[in-house]
Amino acid sequence: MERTFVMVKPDGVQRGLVGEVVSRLERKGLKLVGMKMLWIKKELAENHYAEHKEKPFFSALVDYITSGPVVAMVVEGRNAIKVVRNLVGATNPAEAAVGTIRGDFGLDVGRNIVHASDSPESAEREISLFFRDDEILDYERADEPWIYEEK
Ligand code: IDP
Ligand code: MG
Repeated sequence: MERTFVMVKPDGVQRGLVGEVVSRLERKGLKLVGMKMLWIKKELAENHYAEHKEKPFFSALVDYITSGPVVAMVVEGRNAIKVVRNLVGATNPAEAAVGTIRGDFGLDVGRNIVHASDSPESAEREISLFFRDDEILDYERADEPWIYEEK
């Protein structure tokens, strides 16, 4: 099993898409093991997006992600990192495939609704930026035998 970090960004919260995003993850069979609402401060935003520090859109990105509350999640499942990236879709919603979250709900790369970790290394880094160990819960979902043929 793999864990990944997923976040409904401020535009997703403001547009009432929290339930839609969570619902898509749940219906896929992925398990929510951590969840919180928070308002990201500048320092955390700069740290979270450190890899983009030199990009021309960096300061706009920090402004965007700190512009309102977000919903942060830890999501668990087999190949969760790749599976969630596929559910989220391409970075630019205008080009994201129909059926993905970004493809179905967005038009602008600067307002793309949701974040998801892109590798095991970034998943580990991002989970630990947003969650303490005791905020991540270990439990069985009742439908697991109907989602996975083998444990
Ligand atoms: P990702 O979210 O699909 O992993 P990244 O390339 O890691 O995409 O970029 C992080 C975030 O920065 C994007 O989700 C988007 O909000 C923003 N971003 C990326 N490229 C651009 C751009 O060209 N203009 C404005 N914002 C961008
Ligand atoms: Mg990224």
